[in-house]
Formats: sequence, structure tokens, C-alpha cells
Amino acid sequence: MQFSEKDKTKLKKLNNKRVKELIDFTIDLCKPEKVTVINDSKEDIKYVRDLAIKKGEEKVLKMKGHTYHFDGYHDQARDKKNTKYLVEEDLDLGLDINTVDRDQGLDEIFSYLEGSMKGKEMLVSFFSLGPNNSDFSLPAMQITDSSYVTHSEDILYRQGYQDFKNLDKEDDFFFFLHSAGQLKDGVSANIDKRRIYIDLKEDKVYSVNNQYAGNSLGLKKLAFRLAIRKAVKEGWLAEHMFISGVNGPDDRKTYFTGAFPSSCGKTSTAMIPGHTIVGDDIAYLKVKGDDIKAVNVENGAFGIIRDVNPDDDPIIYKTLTSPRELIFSNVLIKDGKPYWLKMGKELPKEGVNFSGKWYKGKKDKEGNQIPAAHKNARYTIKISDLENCDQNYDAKEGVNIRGIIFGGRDSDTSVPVAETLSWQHGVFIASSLESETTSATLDKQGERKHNPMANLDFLSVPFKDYINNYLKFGQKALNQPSIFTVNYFLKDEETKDYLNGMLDKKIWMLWMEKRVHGEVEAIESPIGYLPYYEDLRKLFSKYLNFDYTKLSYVKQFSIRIEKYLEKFIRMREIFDSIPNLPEQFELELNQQVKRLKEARKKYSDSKISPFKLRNY
Ligand code: SPV
Ligand code: MN
Repeated sequence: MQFSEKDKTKLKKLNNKRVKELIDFTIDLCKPEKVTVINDSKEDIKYVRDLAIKKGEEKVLKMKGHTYHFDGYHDQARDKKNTKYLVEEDLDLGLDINTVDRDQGLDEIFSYLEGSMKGKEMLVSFFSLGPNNSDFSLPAMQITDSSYVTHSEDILYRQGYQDFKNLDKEDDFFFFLHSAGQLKDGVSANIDKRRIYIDLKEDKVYSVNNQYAGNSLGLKKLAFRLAIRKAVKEGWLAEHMFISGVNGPDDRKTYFTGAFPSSCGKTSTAMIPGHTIVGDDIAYLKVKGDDIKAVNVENGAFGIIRDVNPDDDPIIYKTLTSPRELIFSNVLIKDGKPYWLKMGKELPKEGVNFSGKWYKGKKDKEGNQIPAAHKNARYTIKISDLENCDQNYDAKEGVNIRGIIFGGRDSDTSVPVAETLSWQHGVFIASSLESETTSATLDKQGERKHNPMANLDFLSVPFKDYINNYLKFGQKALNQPSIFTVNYFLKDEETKDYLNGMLDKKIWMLWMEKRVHGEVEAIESPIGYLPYYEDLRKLFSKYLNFDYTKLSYVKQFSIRIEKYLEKFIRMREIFDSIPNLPEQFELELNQQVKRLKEARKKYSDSKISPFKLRNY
């Protein structure tokens, strides 16, 4: 095995017993041909990128700095089924979260990792989840045999070799071990043996026989799961949230975080024209003094490329079509150029994609048409490559959060925007988040999926503990942020047309911004505070030059009592199955239903116009 003196010296300088033990353990288990240690130097980072190209994990495109990578045909998304928590007898996570007995799980995954790096180069690297030298941040170590994985992490996270030299506690860091396993035509061959096992006891994650970033990059969703548990233990929040700066009147900047299940408008909310972006996927929130502050855990974006076109996403489109370091994954390649679905121009009729050589009409073994590019094809860029990157995106002290937004997708119940009545009510409403499945997913259309805080896939503690922590967290800050809910997908009951335009979300954001500064009053309703018509009309006129009518307002903001009651019956059923939920939470559910029923009685109607509610 090759392990150069130079690389050994890099390790020695860290003088960390746990780091050394983990490397020895991995060498022993995975049996790599060569070990390379990556530090924060430009030279080492370039080495990784060059290696990805040399090994063929990435190929170069015509545009300077651009490369592309393919994951296996059946390795195009997070593998929920084979992602499991290793648990000892006494831990029941509930909510159908996958677990496996710790000893049994370790045996299984070690058997797949055994010899998995034979003939391959093992890369060891160090990162900081969150800004370097920040109170928020967590150190993390990654070992992988995939240079694409390390290259992606070099773009998406802050380098942390220096931070590892000064750890507070030398063994307190997350560890990720990944092997793509045996490769065939450059992709993981044994997809049936793909496993992602999370060891909560030792803050480690093992991942094998896969390449898709959501499965393979330890720093992304695997670290996020460990972080949620740590946050609950220590009294802060690790959330599936973007962070965005809203530009209000007189150059006032107000920061919001937002959590949305996929396909509910998260990226478009984070990228509203005229506002700035701190982060697009994961945030850590802590109470600092009287305030709640947040940092972007990441330093880049692993974004869905489908639908990115010059009209809808001008900033991202420009970034993706100009020279810079950038990895495309699972797009269509033709003559050294990348193509993706709905990019605003005609796609070639043939090329190379995640299925190999591709031509229009090509079918897979099951007889399904293979699209030109995968609908979950992605781009990997640095957040600072975006024109709207916020100037405080890397601030060690984080940014001051004044509002937290939760957005679901439902066609028939929730109003477009509302402020919840209190922190506790907000936590309850966020726990009741649902998204309707669309034709773009494999699930039955129109089915509602419960996804508390858009975090269901990542919960690593029993739900009751997660909620308890949330409830307490808000009480600790004097300047408590307001919790808002949004729904961009409400439809007219008769015509079934969407009741809102794509740009309306900008108005909701600006209303929320004014609201947290106490500049607009609101109507108290059974489900939260609603905007006044006059305030929205002014905002629509000023920012979108649009004449917002009373009729639109009434259709959008009438409370559909029966639908809301149905929603909370669904929630009652779910929450009843979870033992020991906090009393406060139960109370919110009961009061929510009571308020709706009282309003129905008071107005003798199942749908109540906001104009009537003004006197509620
Ligand atoms: C998500 O699915 O929420 C993502 C991409 O951000 S993944 O890396 O797959 O988690
Ligand atoms: Mn995400």
C-alpha cells in the first residue's frame, strides 16, 4: 500500500488519536492501494479535481472549469429504503423511521465494505460544517474512494484541516466512510447491496455501493441526521432550511429561514429576485443573546437543474453557463455541452446521459422511456458564485433570523400566507406540514404526505424529543422570530386553476418582512394572522405593478373551515400514534380545532371571507 511520508506528516500534524484510529481501521477494512490525505491547500484541492478527471469519474466540458459526472441508472436519488439508523434495543424513533439493530447492521455493512477499496485510492479529508472558527460549526472527517465525492465536498463545504488542529475536544467530530464499491463502466455495480447506515452512538456514517451525492457525500444529508441529534441534546436547531435576506424599505435587510418539502418552492423562495441568499438547504440556528442567529452549514449548492432557464431562474442560469468550477450530474451531454429538462431551448435528439448512449425514444429494460436528462439532475456550485449571494453568507456569528417560513403544497386548504399565532402554534403548524404528490413523483397523484418541518427523512431522535426541543428553543430568545406558513399551490374550488402567480411569493415575503417589523397590522383568524387587503394591494402595485383585486384576495384568503378540519383530523390520527408528545403540543392541536369549530358556528358558514374576519 502506498502512503507517502508527506501524507503521513499531514496526519501527524493533526496529532489526533481518533483521526489516526479511524484511518487505520478503514485501511484494515477497505484495503485501499493508496492513501492520500487532503489538507486545505489549493494544491491538494486541485489534486482531487484532477484525479476525478484522470479516473474518469468526471469528464471535462468545453466551458472552462465545467465537468460532468454520472451516477448509476438506479442511483439517482436518496435511497430511503436502505438508509437506516443503527440502534440499540431501547431506542424507538417512531414515524416509520428505518432502523436496524446496531450489531447486525454493522456486521452487514462491514461485510460490504470489506476490501471495497482494493486497487483504489482512498482520500482522507477534513471539513467544517458551518463557517470556520465559528461557534455554530461542527468538524467532520470524510474518507472515500470516490474523487467525485471529495471534489463535490470541496465545492460544497468549507475546508477544515486547520480547524482540526485546534479542536476543542479532540474526539468530538463526525466521521463518514464511503465506498462506491465495485465499479462497472464507472458506476457502482452492486446496487442491491447499497447501504447507508448511521451510527448515532459514535457519530459515524457508513455508506457503500452508491455514488449519488445524497447517499454518498457524508457532509450533506448524512451529517445533517447526526446534527439533528446533537442539536436536540444541546438545545439548538439543525434544520432543512434555506436562509435568505429580504430587502425591505430603505435598504433594510431582514433574514428569514424557510423549510419546504421537495417540489414545494424552496429554491424559488430562496432565489426571489431582489433578495439575497445565504444558503439553500441546511441551517444551524442558535440563541445568541436576545436573538436567534443562523448559519449556512454549507458553502455551496447542490441544486436541481431541471427547469433552470433564463426566464424563471436568470441568476442560476447565468452561473451555469459561464466559466467557473462547476460539476453537472446526470444531465445530457452532446458535443461537450450540457443539456437538461426545461432549460428553455430545444434538446439534442441524442447524446450521452445517465443511461449511457442516449437517443430520443430510448427505453429501459422495463420498457420505460428514458428522458434526455434525469429529472433529479443537479449542479454543484459555490454559493459565492451566485450574483445574489448575501454579503454575510460566511459570517461566523451568523445572521439574525426574524422569520421562519414553512411551506407545503396543497391545492384545497391552506391560505397563501399566514403568520402563526405564537411560537407554540407555529411549531404545531410546522409539524403538520403536508405536501401533495405531483405527477413528477412516482407516488399516486394528489396524495398528501405528512412531512413535519420538511424534516421527516432526517429525523434521528424520537419526534417527541424533537418537538420538545423546538418548543423550548423559541422560549429562550427574547426576540423570537415569527413563524409563517405559505402555500403556493392553492386552487380555485370551481375552475381548479391556481389562485396565485409565480411572482406572488415575493409579495408574501415583503408582507412578512413588514410584519416582523410591526409595520402592518393583521387579521386574527382561527389559523393565524392574515394580511389586510389594503397592505397586499399596495405591495402588489409597488413591486409587481399589478392591480390586486378584492376578488382575488377573497378567493385566496377565505378560510376553508371544512378542509382545515379534515387536515387536523389527519394530524390527530398521526399524533395520537406518537407516545408522550408534550402537553403544550396537544393543547395547540385541541385549540386549533376548537377555534375552527367556533368560527364555523359564529359565521354559520364553512368558508369565511377575510373581510368578515376583520371583526373576528
Ligand atoms: C434534498 O433532496 O433535499 C436535497 C438533495 O437537498 S439530496 O442531496 O439528495 O439530499
Ligand atoms: Mn435538501
